[in-house]
Amino acid sequence: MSDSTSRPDSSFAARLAETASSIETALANLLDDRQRDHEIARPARLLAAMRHGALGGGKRLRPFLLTETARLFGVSPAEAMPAASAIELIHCYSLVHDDLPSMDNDDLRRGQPTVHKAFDEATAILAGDGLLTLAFEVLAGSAAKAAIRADLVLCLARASGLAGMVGGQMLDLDAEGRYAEKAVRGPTSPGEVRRLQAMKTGALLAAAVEMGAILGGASLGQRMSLSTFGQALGACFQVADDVLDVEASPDIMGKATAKDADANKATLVAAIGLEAARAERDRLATDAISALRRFGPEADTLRAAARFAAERAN
Ligand code: GRG
Repeated sequence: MSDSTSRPDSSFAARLAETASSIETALANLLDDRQRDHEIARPARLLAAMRHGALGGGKRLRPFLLTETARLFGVSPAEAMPAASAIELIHCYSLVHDDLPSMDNDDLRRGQPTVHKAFDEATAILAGDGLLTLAFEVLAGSAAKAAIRADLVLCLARASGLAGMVGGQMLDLDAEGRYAEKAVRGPTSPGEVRRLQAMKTGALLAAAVEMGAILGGASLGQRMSLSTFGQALGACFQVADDVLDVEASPDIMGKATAKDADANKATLVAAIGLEAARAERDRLATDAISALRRFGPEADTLRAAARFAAERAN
């Protein structure tokens, strides 16, 4: 994975850290205990659970992708912040719900007890719901022009819902054999795994890039190239996750690993084997970088993000 036009990855790491710090501040402000004018009350337990699910951890990769894509078009990180916060809130909600006993039943997330462990299951469900709805409140209330706001809301809703992340999660549960024995429904084919992963994980990562393009007023051609980039990066990120589940330690991941095979998960490693999955991950990173051909060195940070998606350790 090398690209002759790329800057050293230290600039990527610095930009990622910068975004992570700004997002932490923005989310902490949104979730502080100050009651807003339009609100009757901020229930303390719910607010604490939402803060637990959203603050103090995470790579903040989706806000980073959004901010860096918007930056290509001269949009400042400050202008991109409401949309970047919204997509991270959606991501955090999905993790809170994904960890629930009825879903993945995880005790640890980002090195901390999961929300249902730190609080209780009903509170965790409501905290996820609260983060999801806050995302759209933030996006709809942002200062962007009305047409851009509407486009952003549409993009985020599509990526998050029925034919995006939520739909992908449903296909994932089905592929585990929860609703029909694997023996009856048959093994999940590589094509089915790729489709469910494109929905479950890829759609939101691709939406981060697309929302940056919307904020920047990208042309149709630019938007198509960026969409190809986002989809390849999203797929690469998920295959890397499948590989890490086999290869990484829980300490580094901040969550349990080696769970996929035991849980009968439909992963690309299970479908095509570890070596082929590694090769697909690297090919997807190369495809993502190739999709940025029309952009100059200003897109180097996005190129580095594609390499990071493939090479990440957690
Ligand atoms: C429950 C509606 C609902 C959806 C869940 C996102 C998701 C769908 C499930 C997560 C399952 C999972 C671990 C997928 C692997 C890829 C992934 C999304 C990893 C977590 O994202 P990171 O690595 O997390 O960006 P951090 O903690 O860095 O924010």
